[in-house]
Amino acid sequence: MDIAERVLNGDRRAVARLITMVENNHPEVRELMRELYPHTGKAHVIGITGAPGSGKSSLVNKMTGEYRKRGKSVGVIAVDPTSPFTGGALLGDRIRMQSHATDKEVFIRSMGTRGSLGGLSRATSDAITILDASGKDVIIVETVGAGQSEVDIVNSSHTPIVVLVPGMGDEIQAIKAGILEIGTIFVVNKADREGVERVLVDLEMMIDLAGYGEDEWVPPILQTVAVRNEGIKELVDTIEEHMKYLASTGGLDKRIRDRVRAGLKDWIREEGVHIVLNNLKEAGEYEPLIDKMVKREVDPHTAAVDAIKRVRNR
Ligand SMILES: Nc1nc2c(ncn2[C@@H]2O[C@H](COP(=O)(O)OP(=O)(O)OP(=O)(O)O)[C@@H](O)[C@H]2O)c(=O)[nH]1
Ligand SMILES: [Mg+2]
Repeated sequence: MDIAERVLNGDRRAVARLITMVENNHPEVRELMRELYPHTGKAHVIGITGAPGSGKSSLVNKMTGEYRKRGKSVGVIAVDPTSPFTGGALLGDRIRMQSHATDKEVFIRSMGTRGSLGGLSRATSDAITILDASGKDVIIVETVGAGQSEVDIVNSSHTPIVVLVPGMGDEIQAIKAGILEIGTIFVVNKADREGVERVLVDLEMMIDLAGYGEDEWVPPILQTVAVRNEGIKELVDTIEEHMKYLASTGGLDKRIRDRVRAGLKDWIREEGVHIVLNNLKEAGEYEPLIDKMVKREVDPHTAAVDAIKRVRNR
């Protein structure tokens, strides 16, 4: 059996190996992904983002437990753009998620910057495809709410969740323009701490101001204490409600189309660059063009547009 067939059979070692191949940009990856693709699209992908240390991994751990109680298999991908570690769980995640270490229906994987050879968001997207193909019912992707690629990752999930903690009232204003806009469910974790009211009020105000329409999904605000497993059942209930909402309103199809569209755009960008550059090099026009730009005879934008036109006409 080749590695793709083994993944389709739910072989955990094959899943781990293929994700490593993705991270290393292994030449066989594209062919293997092509084999898997027709078997995907079944998993419910949940994205979780929030400030460092807000309790995302603790939440994911407890959510995994809740989903297992409900008979669902779970894949977890923890994306840490600041960490060079990969090929297994980060130390902290390993500790927080070890309660599922022996469960064959749970697969946990961390991805760090080493997995960014072909772009962290693409590596993550491939990892989601692999877990989906392996038959996981639910896939949870944890990212630290920092850069655009993390926002993209969470945004491409079916159910993006933003985690906040008490004591960040002023910060809400600051990050509003970023991750708060993508939240489909807001979780105020560490609700055992002081200052919960303030975050709740700020969030409610923000949602009021956004002015959701009658038929729209208004992001619910939930409180959790991940370390004590409080509010987790309600969170999973809400996630399931959101999936039902998506499925019943056509929102699911839209999200799928958006995701597919973004994927196509990424690949056109990637492959297009190769096609144009290789063509220019083969025609012996690449270095002369660079010379012209160095001498300021042509600006980069004009050079690029002209180059694409030339390649197209050949
Ligand atoms: N008091 C309290 N502490 C919590 C709660 N949830 C998590 N913690 C603690 O907060 C710390 C960070 O938790 P993590 O789950 O690692 O947070 P994270 O958001 O995954 O962190 P990064 O992945 O490093 O960004 C740990 O020490 C947890 O035990 C909670 O509900 N209440
Ligand atoms: Mg974490």
